[in-house]
Amino acid sequence: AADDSVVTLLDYGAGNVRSLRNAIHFLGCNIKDVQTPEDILNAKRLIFPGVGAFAPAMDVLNKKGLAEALCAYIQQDRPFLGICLGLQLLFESSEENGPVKGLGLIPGVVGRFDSSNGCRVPHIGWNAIKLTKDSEILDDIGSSHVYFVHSYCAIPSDDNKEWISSTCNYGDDFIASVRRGNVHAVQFHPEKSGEVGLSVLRRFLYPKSETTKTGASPRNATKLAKRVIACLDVRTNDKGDLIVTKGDQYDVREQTAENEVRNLGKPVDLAGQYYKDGADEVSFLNITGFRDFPLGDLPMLQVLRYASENCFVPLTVGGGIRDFTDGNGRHYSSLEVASEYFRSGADKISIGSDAVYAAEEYLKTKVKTGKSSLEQISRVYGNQAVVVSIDPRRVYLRDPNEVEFKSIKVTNPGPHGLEYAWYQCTVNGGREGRPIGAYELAKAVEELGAGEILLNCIDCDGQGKGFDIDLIKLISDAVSIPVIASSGAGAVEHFSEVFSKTNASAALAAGIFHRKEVPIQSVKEYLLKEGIEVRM
Ligand code: 1PR
Repeated sequence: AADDSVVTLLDYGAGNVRSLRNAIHFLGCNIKDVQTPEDILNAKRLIFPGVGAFAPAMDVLNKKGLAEALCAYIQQDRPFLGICLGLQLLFESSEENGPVKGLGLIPGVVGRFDSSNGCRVPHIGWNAIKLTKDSEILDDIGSSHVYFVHSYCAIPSDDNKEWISSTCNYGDDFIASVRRGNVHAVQFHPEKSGEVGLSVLRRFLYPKSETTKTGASPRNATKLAKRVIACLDVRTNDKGDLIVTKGDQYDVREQTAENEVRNLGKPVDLAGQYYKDGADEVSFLNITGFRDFPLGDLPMLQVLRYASENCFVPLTVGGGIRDFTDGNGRHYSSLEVASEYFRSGADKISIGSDAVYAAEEYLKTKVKTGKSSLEQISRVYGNQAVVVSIDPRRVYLRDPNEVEFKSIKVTNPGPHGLEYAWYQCTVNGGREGRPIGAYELAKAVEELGAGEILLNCIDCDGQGKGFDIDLIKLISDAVSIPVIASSGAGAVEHFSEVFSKTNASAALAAGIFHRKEVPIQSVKEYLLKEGIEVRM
């Protein structure tokens, strides 16, 4: 039986496969990595998690002779599970930087989502799927949501319909999973889809085992769910311990004689707790990353490694992603920093200060150099893996034409009845204001390759009075990538307000969750009651 617990993994080293490894271990299996084509041919059970872009993945498979072995293995109807790009590569070709030829086992093309029909691209988040035939590994899913993150998808057609086991709708219908005999592939990420995702993996790993149906009965596919994200601002305190802290308008020190850094708990414990409580995602922000180089700050990498062992939802990490030269003159590129974060279990990285400099430069020169951290990381890992974190501060104006930046009439006038404001971007944890507005920054970083925006607001941070609706509306209407609303949540009503009044795709909160004022589950129940789709 020992042999039955070994699953062969085809990891060609292009991104975060740590979470999948963790999920496989969590379910009691051991992993054998594919080194040669023979390893594929000798596998009892093979999992192929595609990561990165279509063309480089095909290149690696062809160069190492793995493509041929994969085709043979699948044609022999042996147990196979493809994930995400691991589904797409089975098709004839992809339009991603192409056309590029795929493995050609399933008729059809992989195309890009059309953002002109009002859907934000990348498709990031939780959707329910519609089962179209018995799919065995999906038997527990029912109406549960599963996690997707992709800009390209395989399109259903008459030629491939016998393969399709479920579809999902995001503007148009696309293929959520395929199945023929023992061959399965899913577009979503079971290793990031919480309990339901683990049950998909379990059914693949232990096909004969009796599993209980956990999901509710199937229903038609629904809309993309709004996400609720828990955020951990992490730094070392004055004693040198890594802690979760929380600021008031970014000031994280207690108003006491000692003036110590506010301590709200341990990062790994809290992340595990929020996963259990139903967070759709967990973000870690290394808030002193602008001065402490993250690769010198190994505890943060350690936090990610441990957190990803027990959190089977997406993890984002930010802070200190930039080029860096250490005291010995050794140069580290931002790409190396990001790669280390991905290897340690991050699904997305988030760039703050460095994205502001890149956007300023781009707006000045109108030239995309391809050299900024944002451009480099999104080229290698895909834009769905790159978040830009914006830290704006409201600046009131008497006259909207006083500044060259986009200004708006605010709902609540500021001091002296000033009715207009612009949102000035800052760097270094809010310490320095820059000559660029949040609106200009958001549009520029979208063009430079950001896949999502984390929109904070220094004025609202830690105040518990609600999100800055004016700001979130302004930015979520300006871009077609998803926007995460952040800063100011103090009650369940604030979440429904931000989702009903703006086009935000997700809402993030920190203080209310850390202080246990409002459980994540209550937020979700309230949203559901208000008719807003969420993952329960
Ligand atoms: O500039 O690339 O090194 O990234 C630094 C990252 O650290 C940025 O994402 C920046 O937002 C973050 N950061 C820096 N300083 C602070 C600070 O608080 N002193 N935290 C900080 C940002 C804001 C949110 C917070 C929400 C929700 N924290 O993440 O969690 O405002 O809070 P609330 O629900 O309690 O209101 P780089």
